Amino acid sequence: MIRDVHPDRVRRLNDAPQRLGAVVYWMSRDQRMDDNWALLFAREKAEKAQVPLQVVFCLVPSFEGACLRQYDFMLQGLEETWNRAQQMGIPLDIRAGTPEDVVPAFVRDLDAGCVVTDFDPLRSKQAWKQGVLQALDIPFYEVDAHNIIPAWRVSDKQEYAARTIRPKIQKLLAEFLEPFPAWEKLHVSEEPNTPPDWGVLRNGLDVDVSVAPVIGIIPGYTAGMDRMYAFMADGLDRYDQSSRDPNVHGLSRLSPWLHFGQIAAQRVALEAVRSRQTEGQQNFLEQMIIRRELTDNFCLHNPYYDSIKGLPAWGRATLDKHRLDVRDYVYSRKDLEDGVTHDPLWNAAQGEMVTTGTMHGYMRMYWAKKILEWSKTPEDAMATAIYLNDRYEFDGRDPSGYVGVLWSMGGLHDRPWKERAVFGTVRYMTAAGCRRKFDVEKYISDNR
Ligand code: FO1
Repeated sequence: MIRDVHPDRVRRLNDAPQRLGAVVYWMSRDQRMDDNWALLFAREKAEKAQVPLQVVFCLVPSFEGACLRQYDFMLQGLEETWNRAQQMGIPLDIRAGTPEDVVPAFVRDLDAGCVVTDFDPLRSKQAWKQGVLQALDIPFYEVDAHNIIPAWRVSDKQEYAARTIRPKIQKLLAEFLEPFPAWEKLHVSEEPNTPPDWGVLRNGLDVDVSVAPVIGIIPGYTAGMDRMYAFMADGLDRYDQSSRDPNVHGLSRLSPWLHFGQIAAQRVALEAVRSRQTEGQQNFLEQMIIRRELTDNFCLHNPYYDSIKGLPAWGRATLDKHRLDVRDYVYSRKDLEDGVTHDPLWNAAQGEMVTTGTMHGYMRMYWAKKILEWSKTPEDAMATAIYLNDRYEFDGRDPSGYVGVLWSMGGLHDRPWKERAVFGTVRYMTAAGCRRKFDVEKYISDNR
């Protein structure tokens, strides 16, 4: 008998009476069968009621500018998840359509007794969830399967910075950074369902195929876990050095698998905590736990998470004050997308993103700050950075991406620095500053 999921990881979204019938887990953000608190909670409900457990994933034809690159990664990951579900005796249906249509129909077909879904602070998921909630007359639960500490438990408001959320998280780690229970088969399970027709599902997509999949980045739970173990064995120790040097490939580079929920951040944190105590390990845990959960906190509590309006007052005020400053260079979105600016370092970062679907964390800051410097207005700059990030990065459309852009352009979670043109008191970065930190020529030649 596995222990119950920590009740604080679960939020009940309505007070409809429980009916006898299958438990449905509507999988969305956390697209894995292992290390998944939402699935474990759904299992708990099914076991207690002695009813079957069924999982459904709603495949939407397009999602906020995602291209073939991101959908291919996601669908290959879902194929592995489907196979894993079969192994576990849990039917997983991949259904084309929007959740507001698919989930209520699925629930009716099964005459289900309750629905569980995973937590996601972004407005598209919130809208889906509201749509499904309106259509259900059975209990509907939301489980935070993405964060170690449930976002609603960490804080009930938007936190100001890492230094304000850190003590709140650290106080709760002992309670929530717990190992995942091993999976135990359910007493009542369904006969395995037939595999989805992946070809039909792919043909139903409405995505820009010009942003192609990236060779060498292997999707799926297994590849994500392999990447994680490889990083723990060789990378974690020098993480602090590599976080300042894009030439040192020591970063975890786990963001594609984390974004699609193909692996669990909690699993990564548990492995990192077990590793040798080093400077790199501490820095990595700061990124993996504190900084990442700060991004969900921001998107949960600030509806303007992808806009200048989401910035702290001092950031908005300083950008306004310098709105009319002369820009030494102004580039169109196309120029930036094509990486044809006067700055070879910036062009190399853009090239890395277009070619590999990822960009080193340090370069992401430089990349976004220069877009602010070379755009007509802060609004143009932010829209361009989010557009390019969502179009080319594997981990676009993610709280960490939005926070990264707002930190870089408007000082979100940061503090005022020495005032200068265009940036005002938003922290400034220069190519010269990069040269002092790492071999810029090497980065440029590697990403030409
Ligand atoms: N979530 C879904 O439930 N269904 C989808 O078809 C879907 C497509 C998709 C494509 C690109 C992408 O970056 C995310 C996508 N998501 C989809 C959302 C994802 O599950 C996360 O919830 C969000 O990215 C927010 O974290």
